[in-house]
Amino acid sequence: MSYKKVLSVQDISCFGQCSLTVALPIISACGVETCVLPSAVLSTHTGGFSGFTFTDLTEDMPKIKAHWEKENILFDCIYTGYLGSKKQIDYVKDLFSLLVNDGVKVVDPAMADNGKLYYGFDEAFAKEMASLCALSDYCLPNITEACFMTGVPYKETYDESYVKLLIEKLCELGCKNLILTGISYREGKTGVVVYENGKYSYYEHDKMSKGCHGTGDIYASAFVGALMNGKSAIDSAKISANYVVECIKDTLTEDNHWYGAKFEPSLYKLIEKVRA
Ligand code: PXL
Repeated sequence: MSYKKVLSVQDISCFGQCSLTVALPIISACGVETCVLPSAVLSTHTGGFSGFTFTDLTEDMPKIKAHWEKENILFDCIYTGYLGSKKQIDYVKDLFSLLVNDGVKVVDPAMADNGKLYYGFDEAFAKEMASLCALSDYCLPNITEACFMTGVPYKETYDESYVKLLIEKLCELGCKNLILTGISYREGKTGVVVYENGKYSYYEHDKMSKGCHGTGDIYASAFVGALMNGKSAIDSAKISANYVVECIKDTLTEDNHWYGAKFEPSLYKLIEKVRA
């Protein structure tokens, strides 16, 4: 496998096991060079903490890009997660010119969960995010994000036709390949839908009794790590789903680890699968 170089663009939440503090170790551990462009620095993530600091780095983004351009730095993959504003989304669109010819764009529209947008986001932002997803090769929304981007009303319980409607609407927006996470058709089970080259497939696994903050970031990072190791999208989606289940199991053994998922103890299992 050739050595790959990924750029991840999202915030640094200094504490809280999400965004870049998850992407950098996971993708690196998969044997892939991982470069970062932090869009902001926060003392913690915004999910459950109050009084967090927020230093916006939006205006650094084009300067960093300009320097990399001068240095002829190119990437095999650009993976974006949590972004804070329309302007950041526009800058990310510009960054895609730093991809090699067959470079891969992976967009996780990390902005909502459980039927609600994260703190600070509104519907206009969701539409902007949809325009970034339209440029992606792989877009990884959960149901809530898919609903906000398409305008389809959010449902807690649904069947395959609802998910297929979301896929159809996301494709109408311009999305190509989709990995829909947290798709649960029956009690006690959840899974991922992979829609690639017009083909729908579903990988189902056990649903944990509780979810954890940041698992979307862990999932997307593992997906990028697997994909960059030459795994197919379906295999990458399955490997990442199994890894997230392990992370949640490791986290649920402790009552007060509420702010994130323990992704480190099972990292070796991910690497075994990704490098196999
Ligand atoms: O996990 C997504 C995420 C990333 N970054 C920040 C967040 C969140 C989710 O709440 O607040 C700053």
